Amino acid sequence: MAISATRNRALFPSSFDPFGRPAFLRWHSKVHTMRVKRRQLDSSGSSFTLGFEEDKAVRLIGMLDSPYVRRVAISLRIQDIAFSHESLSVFSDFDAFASINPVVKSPSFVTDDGTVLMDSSLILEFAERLGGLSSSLVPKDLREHARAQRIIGLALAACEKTVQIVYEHNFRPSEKRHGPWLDRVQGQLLSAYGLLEKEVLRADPWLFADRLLQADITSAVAFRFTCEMLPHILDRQTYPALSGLSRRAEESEAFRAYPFR
Ligand SMILES: N[C@@H](CCC(=O)N[C@@H](CS)C(=O)NCC(=O)O)C(=O)O
Repeated sequence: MAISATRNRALFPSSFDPFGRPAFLRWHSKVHTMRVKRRQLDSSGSSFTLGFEEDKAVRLIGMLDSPYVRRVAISLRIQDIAFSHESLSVFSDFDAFASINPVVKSPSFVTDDGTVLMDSSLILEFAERLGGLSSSLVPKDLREHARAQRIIGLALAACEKTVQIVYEHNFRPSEKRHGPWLDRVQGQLLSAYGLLEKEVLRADPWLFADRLLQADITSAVAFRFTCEMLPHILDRQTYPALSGLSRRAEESEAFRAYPFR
């Protein structure tokens, strides 16, 4: 199994539990146990090792050329959630991937108690709870939250349409390709980026806060992905706001830690 990167950094800086409850209400999950152990080590004043958490760290499976994997890796990094990253391909490492998740969906994510999750948005929903309120990547205000969800939805639609075009070209024999279908998907892709560009015009430098939140991360990851995969379809110059957001995001520590490759 190829392990491209392993990170274990400070876990759970929050004074809230994964469900946003105050620390003293933590008692249910393994996550709770991990937090308490860490807290005891901290408060004893001794220099602790990360050994306990290393054993329990969550695992992210999938390659960084997938925008879904990349958005999860970058988000976990920004949220300061320790995880190990196993860079397995759903194609060339099919069997190894299947041994972790027989559905072979990338990203897959294994919680500290061995529960296997899939789908980046569901994994990120879990990470929101794991990281606690202080590291949340979601705007608190309801209307801003709705706008963030719209932005993320547009970016994810763009990723999906990009993947469809790539798969159509890479996996379907050329004589079986259906032009009208490809035209439809390309139209949807460009609509998504046209609408996303309008939303991102408001970014200064980020969309909702003075730091990267999920809407920034997913927009920037999506744009980079399509630019890399379909340069003949997506012209960077046509999307100056997205280009700017992408450039700023790619310069950030978390994006550099998990580069597109
Ligand atoms: N909605 C999913 C999409 C994930 C997805 O389509 N991943 C691709 C890799 S980029 C995959 O697993 N492809 C293999 C397959 O579907 O068989 C998510 O957000 O995670």
